[in-house]
Amino acid sequence: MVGKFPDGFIWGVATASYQIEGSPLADGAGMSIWHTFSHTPGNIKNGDTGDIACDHYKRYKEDVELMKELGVKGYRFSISWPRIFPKGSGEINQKGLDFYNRLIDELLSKDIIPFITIYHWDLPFELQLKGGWANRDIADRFAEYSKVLFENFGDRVKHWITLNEPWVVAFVGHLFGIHAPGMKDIFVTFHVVHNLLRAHAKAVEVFRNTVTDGKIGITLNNTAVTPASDSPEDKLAAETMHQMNNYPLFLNPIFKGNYPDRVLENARQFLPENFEEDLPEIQKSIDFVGINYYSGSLVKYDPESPMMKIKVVPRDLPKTEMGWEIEPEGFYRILKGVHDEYSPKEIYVTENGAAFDDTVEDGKVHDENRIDYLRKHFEQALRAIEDGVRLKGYFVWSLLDNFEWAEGYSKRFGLVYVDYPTQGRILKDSAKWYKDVIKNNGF
Ligand code: IFM
Repeated sequence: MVGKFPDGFIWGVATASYQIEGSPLADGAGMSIWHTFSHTPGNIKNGDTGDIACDHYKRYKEDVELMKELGVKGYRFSISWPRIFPKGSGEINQKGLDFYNRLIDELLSKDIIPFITIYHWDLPFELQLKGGWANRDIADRFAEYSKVLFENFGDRVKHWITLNEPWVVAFVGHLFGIHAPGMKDIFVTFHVVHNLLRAHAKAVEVFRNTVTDGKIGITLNNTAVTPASDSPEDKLAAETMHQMNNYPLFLNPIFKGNYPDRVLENARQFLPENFEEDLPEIQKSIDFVGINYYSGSLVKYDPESPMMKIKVVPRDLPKTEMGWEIEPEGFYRILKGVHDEYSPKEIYVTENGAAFDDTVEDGKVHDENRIDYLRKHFEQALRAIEDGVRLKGYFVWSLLDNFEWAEGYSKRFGLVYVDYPTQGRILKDSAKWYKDVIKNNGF
């Protein structure tokens, strides 16, 4: 045993609706932008779609049983907006609510605390037709949708996350064109950033009037950024990337009511006209910050690179199957950075984990590499706690191998191996190891 976590620490696992559920159009659900995007030839590796995924929509009981077997204390999952509002707004689909009611009750019956993510990327297609996140009205649609969730589940669910990784929604979906809706426009991207923040704030406001005994926060993706040298140019490049890609882009408006200086310097012209007028409404107290962390990057100033004049320099570090550099120490810097700069009441690690090229041998998956990855990250989380960070829980990504967006099923992040043709589940060695960590509240 190297480290013990504080009593009451919530060890959990995380998933997202489109990545595991399958049956995307069942029981009256509408299409999401991930349904249309993945069904458009050329967008996803091997032409994969979320049509079946892990078949969790039908096998949720079995999957909750797996969680029970692991002893997890918390489960972070997301709601599919078009299951609740097939057309994005207007008429509610009761059968969609029923599915999540069954899931929540199943979790509670096994003493697993549900953490709901309201939006993990499956926007109703009907809303995309009206401009999606680029349309200012989306903030009100999101607030209406959130209200229905709070009213229907808020009696039993006390932990809520408005948005998962809004940076990815904005940039990967609207600038790089890799995720739905597959756009490449820098102006749209920053309008989307701004509208995501407005939507988040409106949902928080509704929450305060609806669920009086719960907690609400937002989940942000982060890459630990290190300057390639001590030169002022490289340091500024690293700081620019940090502010543009990591928690400051969203936490500055939420906690301080303004965009960070490097963002304004580089992107003010892309934000909506009079964006400043919305900032007072966006600055709203939240109960916790959710941190997702996977890897780090070395960054240098590069006058040839467009816009931010930044280049990522590959390092000779171990990598995961995603090609992401493994840098556990960077995780500490991210956690400590959030704590020092914004002092949130609580922080949760809402995602951390790794894809590796898992193989089944005699019905077993010996994923030592994943155990090593997790152990090193747990150590850094504990170090952060010892240094005063109010970290209250940790959700490993992911319970199951699943649909890894543009990578389809080619990347396996699960603690549990999914044999897609049979939908069989196999606990990887990392799952058995994690079970012990949870039991001992440490490693
Ligand atoms: O699978 C994704 C998840 O949906 C969001 N965070 C990163 C994970 C791994 O890429």
